[in-house]
Amino acid sequence: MLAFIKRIATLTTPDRIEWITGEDAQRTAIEDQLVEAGTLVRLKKKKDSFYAKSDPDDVARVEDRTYICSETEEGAGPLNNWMAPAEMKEILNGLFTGSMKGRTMYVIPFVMGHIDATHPAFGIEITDSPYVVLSMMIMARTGTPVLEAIDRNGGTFVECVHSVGAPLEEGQADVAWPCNETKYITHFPEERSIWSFGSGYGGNALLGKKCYALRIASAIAHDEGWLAEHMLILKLTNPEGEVKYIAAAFPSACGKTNLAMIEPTIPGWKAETLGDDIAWMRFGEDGQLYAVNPEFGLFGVAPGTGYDTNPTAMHAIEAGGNVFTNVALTDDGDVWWEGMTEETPAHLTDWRGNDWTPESGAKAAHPNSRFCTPISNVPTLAPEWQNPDGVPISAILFGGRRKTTMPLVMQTRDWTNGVFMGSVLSSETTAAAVGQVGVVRRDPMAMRPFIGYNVGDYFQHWLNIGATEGAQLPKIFYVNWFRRDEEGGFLWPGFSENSRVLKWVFERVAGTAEAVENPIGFSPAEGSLDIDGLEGFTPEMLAEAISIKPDEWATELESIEEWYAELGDHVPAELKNEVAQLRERMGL
Ligand code: GTP
Ligand code: SPV
Ligand code: MN
Repeated sequence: MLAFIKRIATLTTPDRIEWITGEDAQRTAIEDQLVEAGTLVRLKKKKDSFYAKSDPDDVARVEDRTYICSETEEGAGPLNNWMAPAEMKEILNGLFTGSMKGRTMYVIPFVMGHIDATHPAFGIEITDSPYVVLSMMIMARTGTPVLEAIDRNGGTFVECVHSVGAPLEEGQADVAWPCNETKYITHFPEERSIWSFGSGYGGNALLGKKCYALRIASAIAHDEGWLAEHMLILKLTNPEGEVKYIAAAFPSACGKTNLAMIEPTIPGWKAETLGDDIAWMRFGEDGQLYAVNPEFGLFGVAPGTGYDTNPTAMHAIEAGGNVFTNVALTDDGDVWWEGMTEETPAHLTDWRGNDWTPESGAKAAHPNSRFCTPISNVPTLAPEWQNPDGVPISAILFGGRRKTTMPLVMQTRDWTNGVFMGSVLSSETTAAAVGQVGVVRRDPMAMRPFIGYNVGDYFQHWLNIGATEGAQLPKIFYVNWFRRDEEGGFLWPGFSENSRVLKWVFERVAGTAEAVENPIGFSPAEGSLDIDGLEGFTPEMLAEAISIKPDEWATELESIEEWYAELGDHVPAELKNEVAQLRERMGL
């Protein structure tokens, strides 16, 4: 560890090095320093909470600057940017040379998942961003207890190196959000290391999250026979007190945090939260897949989060200890974003720092603005969250943001067919990544930007998981909260009403809900999806929301075939066969 730290310090030449111990005094000192520097504003109206606005060009993940530097290009596959490790290292060596000059280099020992897990997943993030330090303290278990655990466990950890890439010359004044126009988010899956340059934002810079817990972990999981997935985990209890655990994979900004914190609208049903973004699933001795949430905090989409849509998140935020990024500021020292309250404040400071009124026209909060909040704040947190072995998963939901074609809910035919449906998951793009918003793209298992190796091999890995001897597999479902009517309105009220879909899923797994077969899979039989008490929502409206339309599916099938062709020869034959069978069932 010391050799690693020395090597990075020699390369990046910081003014000083600080170990993150996690003590309160250290945290307070970092907060004060960030307030002094103008990076953070201390919020008068939220306990122990801060507001940051980033550089306007550093607001989201940068997928076109993200690389999987596996030994071979084939190893990275058709969906990842690739560069040979040696070539990338040469570039990185150039960029990181002296990149921390005039700054403090922080050393953050962290663990993804439980510190007492059978296989604790340690990392050391080296960063020159105190904002990243503060965020990592919320998002992961960090500090001296982790350092001691690394020592106890033989000293292995994933090397994570991060620099905002903004060295300071002697006497040069700093800016509030240092970053660099040039950005590289790079992963070396064989070496299990991560190098990130130029961005201070979320998934680009908090290296325990997407870089480690998904990209590197998915490569490890492939080698070791488990799954590292972009999934929420929730606990559902029916009125009889029976419990089922559900995991759901939706692409970025497609509803994981909201579903993870759902407040059911059906009497007697209870939902509790285990995770809102990432799930690691391993087989237990009973053959079931057990999921843990490797994170320690939430990095949630702010816009659309309000007392009417996600009251649980609002209560979590009220408990304090938050870092908000790129939301709007109220005149009395609080935060605001579109969708938080019914009434819009008359005056705000927007995410760019400008005066804002409802007449301004532009959004006050950036569409990818975020709240960063300790998960322990979540009032619906399930006690099992403390269990390093995780919870047994009964159902996996795949879903995306589609205006047409995809039904509100359907059950897939079996594991292989479920893997097929996951592999063709599609969604309209969101503001969570830089680029055009609202274009339909395939996002397999909601992992398109996060698979640390060849996507075809990843599909095969899912099939292998299904073929594991003695496996008691979860049932796989497909959902779509975002289907629209001809006027462009949502066909389904969504949010807390999604509990009705969860109830159907629960009862399908329990064997008590009816379904009807169609060429795609199994849809809710009439009366089996509970819309009791859902004001103004008729059985006809439900029928429309769950409908499978042959003409839409004919178009979809063609696009699925194009997608598989695009992915090349690593796509398993078993999945190509699913396409052929679907074509046959559809009579096309
Ligand atoms: P990442 O953190 O980027 O991975 O996103 P996420 O999958 O956790 O998405 P999140 O729950 O934060 O929701 C993203 C956006 O979708 C928010 O603006 C929500 O208000 C909106 N949303 C979530 N659930 C629903 C729903 O059921 N219906 C509708 N119409 N919108 C929803
Ligand atoms: C996502 O984009 O899926 C997120 C936010 O959860 S980030 O941490 O930036 O990846
Ligand atoms: Mn996410």
